[in-house]
Formats: sequence, C-alpha cells, structure tokens
Amino acid sequence: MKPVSLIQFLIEERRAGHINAELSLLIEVVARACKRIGVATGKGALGGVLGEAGTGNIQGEAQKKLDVISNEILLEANAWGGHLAACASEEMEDPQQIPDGYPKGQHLLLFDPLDGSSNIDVNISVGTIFSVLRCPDGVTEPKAEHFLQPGTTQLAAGYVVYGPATVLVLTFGHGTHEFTLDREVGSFVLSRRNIRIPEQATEFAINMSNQRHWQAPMQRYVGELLAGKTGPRGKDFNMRWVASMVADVHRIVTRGGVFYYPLDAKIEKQGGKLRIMYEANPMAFIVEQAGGAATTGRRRIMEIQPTGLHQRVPVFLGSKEEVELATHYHLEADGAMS
Ligand code: AFP
Repeated sequence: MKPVSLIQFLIEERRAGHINAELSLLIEVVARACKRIGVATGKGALGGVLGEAGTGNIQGEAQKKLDVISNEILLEANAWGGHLAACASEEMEDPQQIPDGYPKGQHLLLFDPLDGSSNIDVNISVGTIFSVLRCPDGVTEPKAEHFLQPGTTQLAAGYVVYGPATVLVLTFGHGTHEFTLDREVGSFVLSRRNIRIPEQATEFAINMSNQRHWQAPMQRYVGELLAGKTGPRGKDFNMRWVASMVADVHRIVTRGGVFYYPLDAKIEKQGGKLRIMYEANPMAFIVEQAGGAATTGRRRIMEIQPTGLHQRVPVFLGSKEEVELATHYHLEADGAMS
C-alpha cells in the first residue's frame, strides 16, 4: 500500500469534515516544530543542550535547557500562521498572546513542550504533549480563564515521543492514529490507523516508590496485581515505569496496559502530580479514542471543569477493564457505590 503522509491524512480528515483548514494548518505547524525538537534532543551532549537551564518553571520545578528550547521552538513556530488565538505551556505561568500585527485564528493550543525531561540526560525517551481547544467567540486576547474548558471540548490532542523512532500519535475525536517520522525524507508517515487498546491488561505502570503514601483502595488494587496467579486476580501482571508519561502511554497505545499516577499523601495538597490541561486531558482523549478509559480514580478526567491552567489531577488510564476496576475500588471505598 502507498504510504500516507501526515499532510495527506490531514487532507482526508478535512474532506471527511472532521477538521477545518485552520486546524489542519495548526497540526502541520506543531508537527514541524516537534521535528525540530526531535533534532535538538537527538544531538545529545554534542548540541550542548543537556543539563539544567538554571531557571524554574511555574510549578517550581528546575528547567532543563531542552525544556526551555522546546518551549521556544513551539512558541516561535506557532506565532506566525494565523491559526491561533493564544498558547499556554507548562513552562509559562500565563498564556502567550499572538504578537500584535500577526494574524490571529480561532484556536487555543496548550502543550507540555518536553515531558519526562528528567530523563534527557540519561538518554531515555521524552516527548511533547499537546491539546487544541476552540477560543470562545468574541475573545480577542484570551486569558487563562478562556482555556479552562473540560477535556470533552478538545478539538485535537496528540503527543510526539522522541525515542528510537520519532512517533506522533494524534486524535481529532475520530479514532487515534500513529505517524512515524521518516528521518531521511523529513515527513511523518501514517504507521497505524484506528489504534485499539485491548480492554484487558497484563502490564501496569506506576511509581512503586510511592506505595506507602497511597490511599487504601490503591494499596488494595496494586496489592492484588502483585499477588498475581496466587491472588484474587488469578493471573500474573508485569510492571514497567519509564517516568516519561509519553513513553509509558505510548507503550499502552502499542501493546495495552495501564498507567497510574494516583493521589498520595505527599501530593494530596496539590491535587495530584500530572497537569490536567496539557498532560491528563490530551492523553485521556487519545486513550479514549483508542477504546481505553481515563479517570482520576473517581471520575472521568475529560468531564472535569478545570479551575486553573496548571491544575493537577490523579491519572488512571489505559485498558478499560483495569481502569474501571481500580476506579470501582476507589468509589467503593468512598461509599459512592451504596
Ligand atoms: P519531568 O518532565 O519532570 O521528568 O516529569 C515527568 C512526569 O510529569 C511524567 O512524564 C511522568 O510520568 C512522571 O512525571 C514521573 O514522575 P515520578 O518521577 O514521580 O515517577
């Protein structure tokens, strides 16, 4: 079969009425920016891009040089096209406006420019995550409040994993599709259409070092997974934790499994570890469109009305039956089932 490039796929999606010309352009621009981020990360020590930037982001986390570079690449690429009303990023406290004099569009773009960046220096996969929303009608200078829309309103979501191959996974709400970068030609080529995550799982991803801080239903659920064949689940489970959400989710999108970053006593006050607007919501959209589920352990992530641009939530996502069981244990413990 003839390879389908990202551009051809976007044309198909426009013809099918799934996206308009402006959203198609936005995705092309983001994909191009991600190719540049892939080149920068791929240089490793030779590019002088490893290590700390010496600055902190809004979350109070130390920024890596590549966090800053990736953020700038995405901002610069998206300023010109006329497809955006504003952008918001993990690396910036407030949304970035389109400079005066540049054409503006109808879309809001949110991104985590380099997720898993603590893995860069040790040459483990990292990635970019993005989410696209519609700018509310009549708003010309979008502020944080205009971005605070539930995940169900997302027009598009995607991630790019910079691993042995550079891979883009994308949804417009009509299935989840994967594109692999042909590095010689310089273009993303469709490698899997309509990805399906198996409903059952035998592999889970969680940071076990937090176990003693988890709530009781999480202790019960993971305890049962660890008990394997001899426990109530009657089968063995394997465990993986890359600590780059993009890489962990990509494994799930490729061979099934589940990913958990639950609430624990250490992070209770901040509401969770992962950010809803540019981590949890886009990943939830991608996973649900592939037949999986995404909850906070108590409710569907995409139905949450966000209250802050950098708000955090617990994240349970992946194979439907496992996410539903873990969620059931939490609701049961809360007494919500009676
Ligand atoms: P960094 O971008 O700071 O490396 O954080 C990555 C991340 O947000 C997500 O990609 C991982 O799943 C999670 O944090 C890993 O967190 P722990 O280090 O607490 O396991």
